[in-house]
Amino acid sequence: MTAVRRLDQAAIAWQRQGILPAYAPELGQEAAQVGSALALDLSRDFVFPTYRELGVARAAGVNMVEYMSTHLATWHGGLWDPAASHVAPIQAVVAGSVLHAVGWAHGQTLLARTAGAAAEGLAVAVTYLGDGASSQGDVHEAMNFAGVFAAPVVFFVQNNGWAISVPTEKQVAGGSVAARGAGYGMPSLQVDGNDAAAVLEATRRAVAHARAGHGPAIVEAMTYRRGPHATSDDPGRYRTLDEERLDGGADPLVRLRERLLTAGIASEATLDGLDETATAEAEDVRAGVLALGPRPGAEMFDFVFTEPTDELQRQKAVWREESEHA
Ligand SMILES: Cc1ncc(C[n+]2csc(CCOP(=O)(O)OP(=O)(O)O)c2C)c(N)n1
Repeated sequence: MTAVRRLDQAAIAWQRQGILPAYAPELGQEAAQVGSALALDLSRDFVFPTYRELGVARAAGVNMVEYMSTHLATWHGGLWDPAASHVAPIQAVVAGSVLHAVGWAHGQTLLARTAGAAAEGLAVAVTYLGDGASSQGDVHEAMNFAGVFAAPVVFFVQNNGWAISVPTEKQVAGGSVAARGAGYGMPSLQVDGNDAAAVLEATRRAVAHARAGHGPAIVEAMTYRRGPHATSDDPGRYRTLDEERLDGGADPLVRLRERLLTAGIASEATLDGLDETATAEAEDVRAGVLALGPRPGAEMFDFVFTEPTDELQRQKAVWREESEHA
């Protein structure tokens, strides 16, 4: 979580320095992200993230230079290998990853039906979405499909209080996203998203439920997005700094630190050492990002389908004629 906090802060600085064109910070959501990712078995489960899941990707072992390449816009889907890491590319379309996850999860059910279910149960998809995304029609279709077909998928909702400038209460009429679970026939757990251990436990339970073939589950982690929605956002236009301080709740990192110290699991010196390691890691990632360089523009046509369509080839020819990069 310390490494995630550092990288997240560093990425904002890189955007201000002109290294990254844009970035979506996650300050305050580290416990929700790291806690949930640690509940998975990534030799078989699969993560479907949004644009804000740096912490999930870091905890899942994704190379952070490769991860940042998406924010650099040097490579639209990120340079990491989803098949090897079991982490799908970042999804900028709100709720897009929810549909992908349900499709993948249903595939696991069909696979188990033909190949026979593994003794250790089903592989589980975990999809990340925000409270804002839960207003999308796609989410309702995805949840309904998952409920009806008992797809092994966990809908991990990070309710960070805001969808850009719109507060949760202006779009979730039933009080919480978790409350919707009953209507789709799936259990839902609401958890303190600032408490990494609680998030880990809740996600483990949801994953175990799906793995055992009981169908989907919702985990709603109550967090708070402490900074702007993205580096182009100015939260001062829709909330005050005082409100931010009041509503933010306990800092997940401070809470974990206190817990580890109180339980005698780690010493001050060990935890301070983690801070230093995290700072060095962020510096390494920065150097790696700067060394990436541009990608050949033609790749945007070449890597869409294994066999390109006629229309795509026509677009590529037009692009070649018009582009200086050809
Ligand atoms: C289909 C679609 N509609 C609108 C947008 C613009 N947009 C980007 S983020 C966002 C709000 C998402 O809020 P939430 O799901 O709560 O996630 P958060 O950003 O707070 O983590 C919107 C409307 C988009 N990217 N995709």
